[in-house]
Amino acid sequence: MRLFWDEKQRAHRPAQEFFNGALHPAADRPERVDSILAALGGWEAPQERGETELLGALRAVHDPAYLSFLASAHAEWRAAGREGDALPYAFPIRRRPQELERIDARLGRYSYDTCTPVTEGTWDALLAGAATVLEALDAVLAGDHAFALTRPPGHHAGADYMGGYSYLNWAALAAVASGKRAAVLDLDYHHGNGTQDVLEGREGLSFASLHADPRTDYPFFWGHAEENGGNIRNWPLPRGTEADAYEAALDEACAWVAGRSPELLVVSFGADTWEGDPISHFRLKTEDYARLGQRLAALGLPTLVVMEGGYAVEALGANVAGFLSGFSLLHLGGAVAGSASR
Ligand code: OKP
Ligand code: ZN
Repeated sequence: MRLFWDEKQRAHRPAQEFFNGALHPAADRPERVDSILAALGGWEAPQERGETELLGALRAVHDPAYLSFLASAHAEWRAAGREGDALPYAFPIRRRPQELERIDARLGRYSYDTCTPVTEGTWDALLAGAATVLEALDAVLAGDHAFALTRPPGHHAGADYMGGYSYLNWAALAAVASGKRAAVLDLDYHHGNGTQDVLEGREGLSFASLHADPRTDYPFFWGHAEENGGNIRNWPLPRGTEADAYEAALDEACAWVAGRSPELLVVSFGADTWEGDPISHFRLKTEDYARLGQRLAALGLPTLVVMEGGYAVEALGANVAGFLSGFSLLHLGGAVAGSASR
């Protein structure tokens, strides 16, 4: 299992998000990565890739106009005389004009919530995230398994929208760029609506997700039990779900994935299913994560894991390391390079 991380991803530093009628400190803090970096050893930085190469790969997933919006949104916000992060607050209902100039309108046009600010360093961090994913994908295509430590998360971002702390969809980028028959299995607490939207109906690609029931939990408008068919399968689970029920659903999801006969598995891994997560309501314990990793390893597929959510900053390292060690008998503790290959 090779591990990839680019320090430039720290440049995305949202200050606040707005929900439940108030501003709160942003849950996706750069410090989220620290305990993960400390818990594992043998990290590799991706090679430098030019913006042209990165944009070329990203255009297979994202609308070019959305990508230019992301690249310039914070500068436009500042040019409009605003301070701090660009946070959307006005959204077009369906069928209203979408092609507007003003940054306020563009923020609403390209997002669906008020939890996803564009900060001064967001675009640079996103390019570094794309480089990290592509490097990890190369490692998998060359015969290893790989973990791309991506931050911010990506699974809520669609072809032309940001939301849920997500701007670019890492799992979809890997699946599409691989050129393989690929399945994305999303194990974050929240439904991966962006990945589902991007992959739905795409030849050779599949999407399966275990997540909190959207009747009670974000992102509300996607991931319901009826949303199954074709290349999409969803397992909404109630708040309070513990390891037994989670693993039973995971077994079903793994069987479905195997039935799609993929050549590549992409895992959207979120550690916000942990019992102590500050914004989520499942009850997985740290010792449960190794068994989840083992179940995925049993699929016997070349596997790329990308990082999604998980907001209990201190516990993240143990939970991520537990998952990856269950997958690959990776050496833990930071002293030993995580180089056990499959
Ligand atoms: C991103 B990921 C907090 C308000 C909801 C959005 C959650 C985004 C989660 N109660 N904020 O899937 O971990
Ligand atoms: Zn989540």
